[in-house]
Amino acid sequence: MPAFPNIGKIAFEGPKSKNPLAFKHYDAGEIVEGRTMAAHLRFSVVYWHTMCGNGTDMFGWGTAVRPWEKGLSGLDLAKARVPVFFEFCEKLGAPYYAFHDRDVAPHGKTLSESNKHLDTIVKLLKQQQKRTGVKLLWGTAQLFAHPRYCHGAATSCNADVFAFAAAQVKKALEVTHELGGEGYTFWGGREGYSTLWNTNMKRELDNLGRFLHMAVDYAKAIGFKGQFYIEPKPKEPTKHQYDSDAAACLNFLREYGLLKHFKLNLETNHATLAGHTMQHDMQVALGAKALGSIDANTGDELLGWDTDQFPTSIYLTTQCMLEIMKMGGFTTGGVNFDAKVRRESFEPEDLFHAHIGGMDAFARGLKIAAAIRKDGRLATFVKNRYRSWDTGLGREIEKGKASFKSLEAYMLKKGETEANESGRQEFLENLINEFI
Ligand code: XLS
Ligand code: NI
Ligand code: NI
Repeated sequence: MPAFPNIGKIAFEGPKSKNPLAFKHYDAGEIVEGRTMAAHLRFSVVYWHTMCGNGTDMFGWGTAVRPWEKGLSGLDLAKARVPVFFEFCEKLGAPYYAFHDRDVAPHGKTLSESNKHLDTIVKLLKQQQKRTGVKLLWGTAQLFAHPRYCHGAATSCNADVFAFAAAQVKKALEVTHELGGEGYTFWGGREGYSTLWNTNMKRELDNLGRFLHMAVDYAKAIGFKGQFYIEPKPKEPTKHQYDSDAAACLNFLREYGLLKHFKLNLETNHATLAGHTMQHDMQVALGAKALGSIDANTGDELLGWDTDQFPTSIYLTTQCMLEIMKMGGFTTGGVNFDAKVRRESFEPEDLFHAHIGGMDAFARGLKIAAAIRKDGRLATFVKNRYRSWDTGLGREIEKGKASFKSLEAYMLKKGETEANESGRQEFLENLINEFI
């Protein structure tokens, strides 16, 4: 029995369609800059929010109506969710998904019982992947919900907890490999602190470095060739997370000799919580050739926490796609909707509206970014702005042929700099609006 009996395969009907359960802009096979929209965007649905999110918040119970759960719990519930999830991905036409070990399968009383539960579900996931062709973008281990992780996992003060987390990641890597996952993500759920009075920061960071090296070694041992990612987030749940933003993650990876093994999985709402724009963090990652994948969502301008809303701003998606196209497109990464419906949007159908909106917003962002690139005025403006570095003095400096002494001599002779030119911010903002 289908879980969404009144919803069929979501079709592309074009911008004039008034059908809310159709794509207006995402046409998977449409070619943009030489490749299909599907290949540019590599959409991915997350298991945790989509199947496990029930609308609970600090003040209230879950609101979500999920008929397929019909009083089930534990492993039975986990089993019931699998076909529903794949029916959803299939109807939506999303080619990828992502999961944590403990979203797909429940905690057991012991590690080995948890592993057994996971094996049971992984078998079902594998069958469904085969049936639908939906692939695994990345897997991850949930190292933050269970009370044992209250002081952190790899950064815990308790060495046993480090060991448990290692065992959990080992298993999560095995199943990610088994399912053909193209990546594996570390989000430092509780890797941070609530107070420095009880914290040895250096020791915790050294241990996190050790932990990630063990993961790299184990991936090699089992032949897992997927891309490792770190997902930055500045706060929540802890007041300071060690992987606070793209720059902090890159510094950490460099310091511990991990940069060649990791890229970043950037999430919009995390970048904004860090006081940056998504575009900023993407450029930081791009500069280090470490932009891997994105968790596509958005925060609320007026709320200071990780609201994980579906992205609908065309400015945001245009900026994201401009950066992704600048790097030549995703390789292992994708547009992963780490986003959830509001607790007021409690019907199953809302899951479709949310994802359709996000996919259409990204499709528009893709088309707009392609148009901006084709037009060329933006790129030409920026190139021209830096032209003093292309010849003469600028070129000498960039070639490493200048020193303070030579520059002083140059300036003493010249007396004053060439005149500056306007940055033309407003002109450029208007230019972007021509396309939106
Ligand atoms: C939480 C994170 C999390 C990661 C995966 O804020 O976004 O969902 O993406 O652990
Ligand atoms: Ni998040
Ligand atoms: Ni995320």
